[in-house]
Amino acid sequence: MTSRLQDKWILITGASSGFGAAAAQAFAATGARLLLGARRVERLAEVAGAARRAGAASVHFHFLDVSKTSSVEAFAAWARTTIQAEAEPKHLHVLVNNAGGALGLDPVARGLDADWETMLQTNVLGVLRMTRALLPLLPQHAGASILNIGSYAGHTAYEGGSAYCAAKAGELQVTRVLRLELNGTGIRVSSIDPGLALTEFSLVRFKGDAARAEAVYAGTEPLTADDIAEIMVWVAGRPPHVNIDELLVKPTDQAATHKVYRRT
Ligand code: NDP
Ligand code: 8X3
Repeated sequence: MTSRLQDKWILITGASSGFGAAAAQAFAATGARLLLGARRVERLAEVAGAARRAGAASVHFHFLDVSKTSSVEAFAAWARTTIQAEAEPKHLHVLVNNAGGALGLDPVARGLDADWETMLQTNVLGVLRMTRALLPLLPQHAGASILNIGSYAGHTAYEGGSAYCAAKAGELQVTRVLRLELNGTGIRVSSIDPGLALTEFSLVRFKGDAARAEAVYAGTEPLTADDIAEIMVWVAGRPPHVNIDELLVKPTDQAATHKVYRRT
């Protein structure tokens, strides 16, 4: 059976690692066409090569910094030109707003402005900027999707998580606002909100401290990037009249932020 996503254009931000890189492979396997963005272009080249081997109909990548309006606008212009240069369909089918992450786990009393600003810039303003810039490429009819990657942290507070929890709660509200604003256009808007998942997330959060990052996952079985990528493809591949609004996905070992089962 032909996938609903065959030959469709899928744009993924933060495609250089973790969920975004895994999503590139998962969408590639459906025969979709891919537009990939992130700051580490050399990593994007590797992801693109793997996606071509996995069956993508077409793969293109370009530098993207979602924290800068000028970069987002340059990326959107590149995306438009790239889509126009190929055969039908000449529009975007799925926008995956995945780029983001956390910086630090400091209590508010010791928080750093630079970390807070980066988290809000990428996880909230990045989603707003990307959506504003790419909406003109999404068709105003049934079947198109915006998939925003939120977090369990947007649903629950934890110590040290202030700006990240605020940012992901912000992402969830942006998703809800977009669903209202786009009602009637046929464009679906979803938030996929994972819990503990093994990617480069903790390495980035702890600024390269590998031992501290590994300790987050010690003795427990986290989600994998492939788990979330599979869900993205499933959400985007539902029939046009079905919208998966919000999906909270946690590892079985994670009953709550502070209740994670660890094998000794
Ligand atoms: P990774 O660190 O593996 O991936 C993060 C991706 O975001 C990278 O591709 C990175 O690319 C990109 N990125 C970060 N900042 C920017 C920026 N300013 N502009 C463009 N791209 C950027 O972590 P994950 O895959 O886990 O994270 C993906 C998303 O999932 C994030 O939004 C994160 O908050 C969220 N999440 C993660 C969870 C987890 O436990 N892993 C759980 C819940 C949500 P580059 O550095 O090359 O620009
Ligand atoms: C990442 C999940 O719970 O570590 O978004 O904040 S958590």
